[in-house]
Amino acid sequence: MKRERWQKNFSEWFNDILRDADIMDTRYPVKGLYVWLPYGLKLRNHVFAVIRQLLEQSGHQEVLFPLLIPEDIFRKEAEHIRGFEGQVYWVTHGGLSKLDVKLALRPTSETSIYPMFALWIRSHADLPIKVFQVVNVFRYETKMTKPMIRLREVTTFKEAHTAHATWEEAEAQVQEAVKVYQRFFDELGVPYLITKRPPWDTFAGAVYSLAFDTLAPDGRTLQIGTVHNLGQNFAKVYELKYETPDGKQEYVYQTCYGISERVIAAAMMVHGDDIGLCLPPKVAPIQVVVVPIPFKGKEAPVQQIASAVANELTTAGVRAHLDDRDVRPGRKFYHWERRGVPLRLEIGPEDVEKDQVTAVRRDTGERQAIPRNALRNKVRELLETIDGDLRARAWKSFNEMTHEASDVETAKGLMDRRGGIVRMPWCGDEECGLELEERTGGDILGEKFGGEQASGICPICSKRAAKSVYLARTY
Ligand code: P5A
Ligand code: ZN
Repeated sequence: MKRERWQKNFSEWFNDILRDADIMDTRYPVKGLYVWLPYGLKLRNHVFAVIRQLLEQSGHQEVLFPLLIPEDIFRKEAEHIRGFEGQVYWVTHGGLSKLDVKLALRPTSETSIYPMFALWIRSHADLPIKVFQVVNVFRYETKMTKPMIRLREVTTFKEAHTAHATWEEAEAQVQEAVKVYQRFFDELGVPYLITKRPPWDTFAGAVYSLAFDTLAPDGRTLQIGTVHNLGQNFAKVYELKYETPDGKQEYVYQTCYGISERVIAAAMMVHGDDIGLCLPPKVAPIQVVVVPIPFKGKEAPVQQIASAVANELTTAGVRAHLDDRDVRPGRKFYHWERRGVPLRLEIGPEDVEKDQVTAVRRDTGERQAIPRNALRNKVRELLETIDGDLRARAWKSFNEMTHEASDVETAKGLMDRRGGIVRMPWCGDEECGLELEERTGGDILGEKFGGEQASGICPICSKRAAKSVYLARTY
């Protein structure tokens, strides 16, 4: 597959595909807000069905909280408000009257959910609580806004919130959350690096933050999810107490973790090419498109079989679409290729004669004949193969874009020339970290989640390196 424009002009590629593939209309007259189009919305719903299922399977319950948060409640956790203050939209009026208490449009829902947790939690028997919601949140982002990636209205914010009796249980929950997200990104075939963020990049109000980063085609990283251990920080200000079995009052321990439609952008870009999208079969709105190729005098049987093939697949639970528009087949091919449909089935006179269909893979362009009586099994098998191959290929390029460096110049050079992620030794001191960021022009993603053997010396202070640190130019 050709990937010149995809790589060199990634932003343009992305914006064009949003329009051409009917994903989004980006002309809405408010900055940072966009319109989901039918095909894009279907894609979004399939992607979020995957995470919903994974969360439900691991004991999370879906809830739905209000959008508005009273100012006094919102301001209670000092770090949290310091982190979000500059990003909050405020509702100040109801009709013509000024509100007594301003209302924040949630930028995230800790301060909306936890006061209610305080009402729900009485004793240790009420714990753990594991809930999630999929909602819109508003953030007045000041960096350049970008459809799906940096929004002012995040339309699809999946946030999970938990409360536990002990620190150990909260730690175990962090591990579970990481596993859920790993499975989710694996389903999408989106590669990732999991790091523990440095203190200066920790979520406002958290004890520590973990983040998943993937790579855009231009070599910049994109944070596609975070998991936070909140300790008792919020519990103490929102009075989240429970009675222990021996009658004492204790504060709960909490975690939260979130993803947004940014993961859809990630899936679109890691698998795409110059032709357009190449969607993972699991989330593709249309998995198989059936295109009749009629020849003079043979129109009827071709149309008939094409329609039977599409019906057979639909009945078997495959998302199949028959494209019987009065348009040249070549145009149809391009139309569906650009929209990322993983598999095309062509039915021409020769196929009719031989009682077969011709399958063409979107990812490789490979053609093969499938006997009509093996249709269902073979299509399923091909979709599985495409799914696995997409994932493997994405991981391969991701790994190829992860480099090693032991000094500032090499690290900077790698990021300048090739982009990607650079691993290097670091003493662990904040001062050295910040200087490393400044001199390489990269951002510290953090140290690898789960720990990693360190070697070498810190390129800033020459002390023995306590850890390896990952750096990248980031979105
Ligand atoms: C975790 C869920 C939180 O807000 N509170 C509840 C925690 N974490 S976060 O890192 O700030 O956001 C989680 C993920 O949401 C995506 N995201 C965005 N996507 C699009 N536009 C935005 N403006 C935006 N802000 C955050 C990121 O993927 C982030 O990791
Ligand atoms: Zn150092």
